Amino acid sequence: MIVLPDLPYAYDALAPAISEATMRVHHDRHHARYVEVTNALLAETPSAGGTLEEIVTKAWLRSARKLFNNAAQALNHEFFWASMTPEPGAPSGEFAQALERAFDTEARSKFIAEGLGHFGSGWVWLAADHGKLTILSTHDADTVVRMPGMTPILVCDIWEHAYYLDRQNNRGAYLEAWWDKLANWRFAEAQYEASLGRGTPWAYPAASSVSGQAAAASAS
Ligand code: MN3
Repeated sequence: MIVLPDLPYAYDALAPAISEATMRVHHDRHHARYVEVTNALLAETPSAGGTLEEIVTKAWLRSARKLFNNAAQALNHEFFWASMTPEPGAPSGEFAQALERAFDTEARSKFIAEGLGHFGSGWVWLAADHGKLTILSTHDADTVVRMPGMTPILVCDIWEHAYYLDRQNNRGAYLEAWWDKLANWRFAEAQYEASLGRGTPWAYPAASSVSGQAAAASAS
């Protein structure tokens, strides 16, 4: 059983980069639906259970496509909410140096180009691959969480439902606003530290750690 945690900020906190209307549909309908379908599939196959990270990796390895797609989408969305903040700041310290080492001054342009060049639905990631920062995109529900040696640092959702209400087909404007106004650099730094073995990486919230409406709804 996995839960749908509440957003870590108000629905309108990311406006105007992402509108309240988009956040409501995206969290309360899209993310919620992935959680609902994942739980329905887990009820049929209890041996597929565990933490959501374990569910995703096991489903990938045994090619359980429907479970993988829904579980990975639930995971990717929660990581996406954590990847954004109304108070983004800027990369600093050792992490800023690692960004520069990996991309010189081109991290922003590479990330945006990766998102623009990605055909169809998916996700653009900043990730640590065995300690080295890298930018990549994945198709549909695919996730770096299932890739050995990879730690996700930040992710941007490039499914059309993430930006279509606000920007129609202008994915480039969405990616630029995302990087410039929303990317959560304090979170990225913590994930980078964790990729080096210092501290614990982000994990999908367990049912017991979530309170309030979301937990109540998913328990019913
Ligand atoms: Mn989405």
